[in-house]
Amino acid sequence: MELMNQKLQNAACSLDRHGYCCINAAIPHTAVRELVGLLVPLAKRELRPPLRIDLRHISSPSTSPIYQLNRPSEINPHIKASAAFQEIRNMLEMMHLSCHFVSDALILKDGPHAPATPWHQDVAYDTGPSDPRGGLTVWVPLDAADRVTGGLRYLVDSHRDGLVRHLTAEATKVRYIADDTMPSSTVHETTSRPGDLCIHWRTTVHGSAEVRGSHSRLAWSLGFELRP
Ligand SMILES: O=C(O)CCC(=O)C(=O)O
Repeated sequence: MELMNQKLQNAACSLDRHGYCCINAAIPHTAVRELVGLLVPLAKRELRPPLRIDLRHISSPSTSPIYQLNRPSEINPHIKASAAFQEIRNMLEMMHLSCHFVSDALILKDGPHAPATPWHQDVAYDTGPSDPRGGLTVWVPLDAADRVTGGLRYLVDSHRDGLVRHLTAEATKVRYIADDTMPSSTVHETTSRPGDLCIHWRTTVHGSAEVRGSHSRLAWSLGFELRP
């Protein structure tokens, strides 16, 4: 318990300072297993092929698309009752982040060679007035994710400068920051595995690495709005 408190304090500091944090072994094994049991069958059933996000025209040439399923927790209400979901909420509270859950998505990168998720801010997808920090995203890997298997990558300190200009890919409505308007800062490539969490402000510029082998990488992304 002490160790977890310390981890969460460090995570809150990193989030405040750099715009993101990663917490390893944040969710206990039993809760991860329950989550995998809920999300993997849903991904298998729903993801191929209806919500195919073809990024091939804005990313490096690749042979596989990325698939996204919006609002899985509305399709299966057990997801919100899961121990992992409760753990995530408790952790946000312990980090003194007063917020409420808004929506979620399942993202599958299916190798070989699924493209990089382009640099973007989640706030570019939000509508309506929001906190200047733009709320929070909690990203939950359900497979190991690193620079070869589609790990999340962050532009350090990028939450400070507000909304950057985004372009929209016509066919898919995917929003992305073009190379020539990309803010300059250090890139941090994360390495994570099931049980870990990455948390970022919705103003933090981020993307994810391409999949270089024939792996598939599933992640669950949860959006939270800050309470005034
Ligand atoms: O999983 C990915 O490739 C990207 C996830 C992402 O951008 C997000 O959850 O905000």
